[in-house]
Amino acid sequence: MTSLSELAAIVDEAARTATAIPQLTDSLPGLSVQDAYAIQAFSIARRRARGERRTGYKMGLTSRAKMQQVGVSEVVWGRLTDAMRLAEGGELSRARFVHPRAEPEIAYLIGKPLEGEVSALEALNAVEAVAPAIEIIDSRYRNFKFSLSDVVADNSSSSGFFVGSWAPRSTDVGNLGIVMDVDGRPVQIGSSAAILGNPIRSLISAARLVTAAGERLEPGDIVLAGAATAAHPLTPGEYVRTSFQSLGIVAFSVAA
Ligand code: 0L1
Ligand code: MG
Repeated sequence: MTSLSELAAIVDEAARTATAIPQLTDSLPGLSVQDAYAIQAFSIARRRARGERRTGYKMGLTSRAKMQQVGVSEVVWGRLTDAMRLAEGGELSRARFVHPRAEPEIAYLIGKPLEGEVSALEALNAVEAVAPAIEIIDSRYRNFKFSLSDVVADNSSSSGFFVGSWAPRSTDVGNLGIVMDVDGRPVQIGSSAAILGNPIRSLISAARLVTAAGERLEPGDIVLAGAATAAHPLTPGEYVRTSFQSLGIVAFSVAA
């Protein structure tokens, strides 16, 4: 029988080499979500052993539309490392990914430790700053097809992220208009309210779920709150620019 750390090596190697793999549940249909989080933790430990540093967390499936798409009613989470951060305004190399997609998100910078069950006020008080962001999701599974356990084991599809300029934590990010355009053509339009009604709810969930896994949100962590729109599949040559009402712009080019 394949161990959880051996399964972690499979997803880690797929991410490292940008190679599509079959779903883990094809051969292990009973793989639980709990074991999938253990696989995720083992795979991130492999990255840390290669020198990558902890940078924070990503929340996923935070909109009703995405929950329905995967057939679940609970958000998922993953871990961010410094190697996943891409330079805002810079280039994303398409060749480093299997089938990358971009989605507009709100980023929180944590200023004080945050753990367990917290209120919206407690969560806000732990925030140092907020910023517009884009997450690059890239399922390592063939055809971007997976079950809940598969996607959790695969770091909840997280593979990169861009963060724009930080704004004071007092900035209201509860219902901001967001437009993603590609080469000047709008491809996604939405609102930050699509993130669980208000992205602060996503931060509250992050504190609860991360604590349940024996970790906590630490000062300096970045938390990506989840997508405000559907994700846009990336093609070399594209210039992707996302405007967040009153918060700023995040942009990048897609190289081959
Ligand atoms: O960040 C997300 O909401 C993605 C979570 C995993 C599902 C997907 O890859 O679309
Ligand atoms: Mg996302």
